[in-house]
Amino acid sequence: MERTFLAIKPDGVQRGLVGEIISRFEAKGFTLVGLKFMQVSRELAEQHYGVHREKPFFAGLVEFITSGPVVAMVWEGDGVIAAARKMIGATNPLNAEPGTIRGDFGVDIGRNIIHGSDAPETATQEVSLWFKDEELVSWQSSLSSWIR
Ligand code: RTP
Ligand code: MG
Repeated sequence: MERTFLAIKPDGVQRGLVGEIISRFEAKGFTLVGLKFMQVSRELAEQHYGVHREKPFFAGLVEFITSGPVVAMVWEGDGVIAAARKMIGATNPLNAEPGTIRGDFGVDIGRNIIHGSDAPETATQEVSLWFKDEELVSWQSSLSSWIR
């Protein structure tokens, strides 16, 4: 089953959006398989955003992501990688559609509330960068087969 890595960034935590954001993915029908509240080290931040190392915003991005606790999550479901990116919205919250997380809650490209893996390869890399195998729990809801 497909998995993606999502992280509620320090601004999302500080603004009290953790419950709202988790609710959206639960209500959509995806399954939470990993969750931790953590302070990100500089080393982890630099690895996670390594693809942006040469960009002018890299130092500020690492500074921001290490500035306070984040909620690191792994979500599972058919098509979850692309669907989560849609639910998150465009990188610049001012361009993100209303109804998306960034569109509904953000105004600043450097404070855009949540991260989501952008493709199957990055999802696999990011899940294993942030979580040990034993921190992930496979389970199935016994309530209903209408969503999964
Ligand atoms: P993320 O990786 O955090 O989910 O965001 P994303 O895929 O939508 O955007 P990406 O291109 O991967 O950029 C990573 C983060 O860098 C910051 N950024 N700032 N000032 C700028 O022009 C600029 N461009 C990107 C954003 O905070 C973005 O989330
Ligand atoms: Mg990205």
